[in-house]
Amino acid sequence: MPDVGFSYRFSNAIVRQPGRSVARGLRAIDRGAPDFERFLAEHGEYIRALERAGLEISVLDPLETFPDSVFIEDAALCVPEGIVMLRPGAPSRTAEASLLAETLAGLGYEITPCESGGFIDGGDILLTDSAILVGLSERTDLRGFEWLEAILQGWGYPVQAVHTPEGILHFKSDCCVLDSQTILATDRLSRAECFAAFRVLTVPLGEEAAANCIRINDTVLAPAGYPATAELLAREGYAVETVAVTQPSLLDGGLSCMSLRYHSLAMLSHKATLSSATR
Ligand code: CIR
Repeated sequence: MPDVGFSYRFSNAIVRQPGRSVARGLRAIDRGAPDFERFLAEHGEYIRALERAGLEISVLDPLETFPDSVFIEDAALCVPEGIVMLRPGAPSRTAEASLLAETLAGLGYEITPCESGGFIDGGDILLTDSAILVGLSERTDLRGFEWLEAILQGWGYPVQAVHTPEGILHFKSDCCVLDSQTILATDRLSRAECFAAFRVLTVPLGEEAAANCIRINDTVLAPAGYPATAELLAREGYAVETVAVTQPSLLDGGLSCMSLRYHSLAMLSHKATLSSATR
């Protein structure tokens, strides 16, 4: 595994602008279509919060043919070895990944193509400092998991398949990393006992959507509107900044799924290690 803090120390993020088609994005329950202008404004605030947390942001153009493509995290996984392309499990999203791969390769990123006939969404992959947990879900199947597992194990990562309780879209809808030892999770997920090796802070009942935070360097970005969770995090000593996600949440999206985060130095030093090992 890379160094302590690998799961939350980042220097860069890649985001994709929402297109007007975002109004037609997938949703488990229809609570109305998101408003494009409001979505764009919240997305802009999200980018500014990532910048304040220390990230340099690359903004990709909207993809109108893919209403959910603003949720870029589902199509790729960033690790120091490079960017692994995934295969989103929703039929309307599967082809998103190949377009993203072309764009990222064109920008000079090291890409590992997806060669699985199965499905795997980035929203189901939790990077921690000690292991990579992958939630099997409605979007991630065993075939997709086994393909990713082989790649990541080849790079030396311990990988563990875990169960995503029914009714939860993605594993990470209900949890996030707060530091090397600590996970924030909903009560329903922490009861699934997949976090035995961690200290778990449980999101107060009624604030389940607040489990989808992102720790970035010294800041924890939390969705706005969940005061008990913000208070819990502050009490535990985390520097919390809240970001409104009213429009993404109409499409079951949250903070983690709107960016691909990585550390450019980790990628570079990893390449240096590889090249000196092959010299
Ligand atoms: C979808 O159903 O695919 C999108 N409407 C939401 C994806 C959210 N992604 C995530 O939580 N990783």
